[in-house]
Amino acid sequence: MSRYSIFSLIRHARTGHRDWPRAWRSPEPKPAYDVVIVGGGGHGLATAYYLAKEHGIANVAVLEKGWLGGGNTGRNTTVIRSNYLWDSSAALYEKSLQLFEGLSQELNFNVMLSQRGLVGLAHTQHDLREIARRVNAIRLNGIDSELLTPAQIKELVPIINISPTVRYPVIGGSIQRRGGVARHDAVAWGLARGADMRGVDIIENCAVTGIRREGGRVTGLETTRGAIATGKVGIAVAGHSSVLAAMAGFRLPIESHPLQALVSEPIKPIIDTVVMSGTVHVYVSQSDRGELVMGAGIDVFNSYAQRGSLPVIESMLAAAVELFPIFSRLKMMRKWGGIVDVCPDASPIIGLTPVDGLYLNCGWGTGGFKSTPGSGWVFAHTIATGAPHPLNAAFSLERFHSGALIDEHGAAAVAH
Ligand code: FAD
Ligand code: PYC
Repeated sequence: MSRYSIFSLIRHARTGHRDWPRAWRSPEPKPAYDVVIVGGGGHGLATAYYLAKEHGIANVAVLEKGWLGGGNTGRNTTVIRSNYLWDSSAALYEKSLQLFEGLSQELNFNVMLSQRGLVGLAHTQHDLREIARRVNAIRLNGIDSELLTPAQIKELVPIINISPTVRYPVIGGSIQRRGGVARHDAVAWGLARGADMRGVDIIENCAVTGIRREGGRVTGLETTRGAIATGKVGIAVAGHSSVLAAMAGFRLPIESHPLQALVSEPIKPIIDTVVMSGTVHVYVSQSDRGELVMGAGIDVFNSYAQRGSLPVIESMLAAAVELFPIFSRLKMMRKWGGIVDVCPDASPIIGLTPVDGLYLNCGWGTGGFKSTPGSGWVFAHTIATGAPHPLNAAFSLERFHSGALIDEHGAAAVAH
């Protein structure tokens, strides 16, 4: 750890920051590993980190076809919260939020967690009832959540328009005060550095092209950098989960959709909470640089193209300007898209697959950044022990046969 102490910061400042060591090594792939994780996003990196830290399994490779965090981890809008409806979801997302609360300390890497509060808006009686039901369920699970009146929302978010005569009147809402944002790149980089320090090989520019099996068991992977033998593989490739499952000979109930986000020019601080409206498909927070970070619901078509269509952004901005009239004079600077892995019940799949030794972590849809550490924590347990942890037992692939679905469309908030 001493490489990253305050003294090294001062030393590097004195030399013009030209001789920083790499935060993680760039090793050649070895011919064999105990465990290989496919996907160098936050979930794959967190899994490798906790495999090494919690289970003492460090002969692990993380294979990433591009660069670390170049998928949804580096494209998301960084909202974190644990305000989900069902007990199993509440427990999993709350575990993740608690891990987030200690993550900078644990990794000795500032993930810039800002628990500025997460406000959800209701525009119809149906919204309000759904939000009230969820606030009660969340509180019964011992997680913080409060109902808000329009006047309380106005007090928290002075720039919001609460006129009753607009197209989408704000008739109430909720707040999770421990919700907020964290810096997405920092989460990936901190986990990568933590895993690397414990001996994990992080291998970028290495795409998995085939999954070797014998007698129903995984035996290795084919990659663009050669074959790798292993008895355990964890897949965490978000929007490409169906592609990897096809390589292993089974199908997933996943649809891959573009999800777009955009940022404005930087301005002075005008909003110090996160505001989300599932009904009008808009959410906004202000970044440390002053940009307004906004996003929409998914584009309804399926795609792997990492970009979406203009009409979705146009209708989202129309609603945003009505809710926040002050935005009408802002210039939007950039927009981008990621491919999200959507399950029919808007809940993830974390567990075993029909192939022995092959484990799956996917289906986080529009909302998996908040679960990065929790997901890695339970997935590492599942891979290390060969059985799910109680926190992810309900999130099995098998639930699509048994019918024990976990419908979180309301809590997902971002339409999908
Ligand atoms: P990724 O970060 O996508 O990592 C998967 C990696 O697998 C990629 O880097 C990819 O290159 C790699 N890969 C794919 N195929 C292969 C292969 N064959 N071989 C090797 N590597 C491969 N969630 C929230 O909680 N809050 C938000 O505010 C939020 N906002 C979002 C906004 C947008 C615009 C988007 C797109 C998503 C948002 N999400 C949000 C969702 C969140 O980003 C994802 O659920 C989460 O980042 C998924 O992490 P991951 O590690 O599973 O996937
Ligand atoms: O899941 O909280 C979320 C979220 C916010 C923006 C996109 N997803």
